[in-house]
Amino acid sequence: MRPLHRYEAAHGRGAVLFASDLHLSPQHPQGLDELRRLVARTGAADALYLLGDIFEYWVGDDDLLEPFHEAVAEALHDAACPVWLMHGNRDFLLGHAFEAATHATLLPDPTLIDLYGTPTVLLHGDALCTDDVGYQRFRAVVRRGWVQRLFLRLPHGWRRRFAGYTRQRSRALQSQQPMTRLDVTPHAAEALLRETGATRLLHGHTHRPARHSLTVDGRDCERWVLADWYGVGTALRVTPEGAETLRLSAED
Ligand SMILES: [Mn+2]
Repeated sequence: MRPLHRYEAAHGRGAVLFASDLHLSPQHPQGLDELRRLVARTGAADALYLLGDIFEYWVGDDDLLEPFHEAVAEALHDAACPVWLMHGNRDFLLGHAFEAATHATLLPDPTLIDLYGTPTVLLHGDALCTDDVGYQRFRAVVRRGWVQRLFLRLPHGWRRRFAGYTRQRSRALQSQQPMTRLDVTPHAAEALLRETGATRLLHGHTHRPARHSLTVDGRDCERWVLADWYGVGTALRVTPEGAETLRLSAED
């Protein structure tokens, strides 16, 4: 795999921002303020990557008509650097109209970038939770183009109710499962590192922020997991020297 984007220490503004699992919704309006604080930092960044589950639900780009969603799109539109998006398991129906409204660009999952010399694979993370067989089966169905086209023909209200129903159901199913089955499986993480030749994975989804070390075919690798925004909004700021977590709440 070839890196899609390349960031070098000698060029640009010297920082790249990452966040995921913002789970923005009108019920959680402080998330929008946190997003605006993140966007305010883009003047000193070369790029902002949002790695999926930007929204709590997204049932089609007609969700842009909702005033809160429109405000989110406007906030992203104000960014002073390129904004790259990835689909999550809640907002995989984000489409071209959302890209046009935000001037952000959707990326394939996974995407390889060169981050100051470290080949880094970006992904939402759900594809690595391979022990959750029921979810993977659901994912394979809902990611099909024809299934999505059919779904998008339904009235907006129906799609919203369906999203609420699937969310309730997955919460009920999750509570019956051991937590380990809902996490990334080491085998899937190693396979992706091997396949792409990268030495770092960077993803969200599991809501278990961490930096894991692993060895793949004798290569020292790492897996960085971003935090969700259910408590306080955060982002990871990566520079040629290292990485730091930015807190985006009003008090910080
Ligand atoms: Mn997710």
